Amino acid sequence: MDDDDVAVTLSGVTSSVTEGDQLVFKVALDKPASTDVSVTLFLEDGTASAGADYANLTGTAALALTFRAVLLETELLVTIPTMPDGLTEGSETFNVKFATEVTFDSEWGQSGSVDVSDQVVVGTIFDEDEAFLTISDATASEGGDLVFVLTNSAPTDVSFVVTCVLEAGSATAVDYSALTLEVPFDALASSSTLTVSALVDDLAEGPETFVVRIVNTTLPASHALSIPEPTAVGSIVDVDMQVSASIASDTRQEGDNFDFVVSLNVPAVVDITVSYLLSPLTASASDYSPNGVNTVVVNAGQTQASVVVEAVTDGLVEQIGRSHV
Ligand SMILES: [Ca+2]
Ligand SMILES: [Ca+2]
Ligand SMILES: [Ca+2]
Ligand SMILES: [Ca+2]
Repeated sequence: MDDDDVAVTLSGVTSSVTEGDQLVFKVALDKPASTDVSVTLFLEDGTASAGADYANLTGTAALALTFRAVLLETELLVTIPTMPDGLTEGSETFNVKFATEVTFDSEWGQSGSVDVSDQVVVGTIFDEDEAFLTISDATASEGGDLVFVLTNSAPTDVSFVVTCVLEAGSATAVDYSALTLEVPFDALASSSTLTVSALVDDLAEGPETFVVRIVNTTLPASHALSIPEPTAVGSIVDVDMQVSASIASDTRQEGDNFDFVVSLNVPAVVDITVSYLLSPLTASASDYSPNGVNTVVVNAGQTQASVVVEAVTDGLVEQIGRSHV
């Protein structure tokens, strides 16, 4: 390069912006040229992609610059819009380079060229998106599945896994089970599910609850992720809730004691008080004792209790009333 040669440099004016803003690059000559000098840039994808993360200007006049000698131009700017995309992704980059060597005519009418192939400026796009991960409550009957829906407000450009734990409430580990507590999120996915089975136990116990807690994700730290409320409630509906009682007939000799067996269809987790009424058929109230409304308790975990009635005479048939506690 002799004194007449033109030095050409490429630099960033605003080479790092948040997505949606504009990047600005500058091409400069060290001195005005004697004839027009044409320069063409090109944009090379890195982690950022043309058309998705920044404007695809390839083949457009925006990248073809001409320094007009008559105006003594020595600086030209190129503006490259970046694009918001709603994706949580971390910072992305692309390269700005010269498409070809730069040619010019010297003051003496001789053509020259400048090798600019080693000049590269990196454009950086900062991500403006932040993923908010939430988890819904779920309900199922014993024998069914609770399906917890995890939702990501701003899907990610990479797949990741969310790890949950189950915390006992009134329901404990004997009441539920999960094949896995690792919830996969595909890239671009806005939701995924965690399935927990509600176990059958033949116990009448009422509704029970437990907690699902998000404890970890494998999303890279470069990606902004918030989990403002990491827990959800799982509710198990008891299918054994309908406790019903029945009583068996009994026949005794006079002077003997009747032993009516009161049975529950399922054992309960609490004591069940059953009220019953002795009412006369062929026997009169004076034939047995006691009479009137009485109660008997079937203990928690048990299914039977006895009602003992003294047979003053024969022919007693009972009727039964029920109550649940
Ligand atoms: Ca992007
Ligand atoms: Ca983004
Ligand atoms: Ca249970
Ligand atoms: Ca049950």
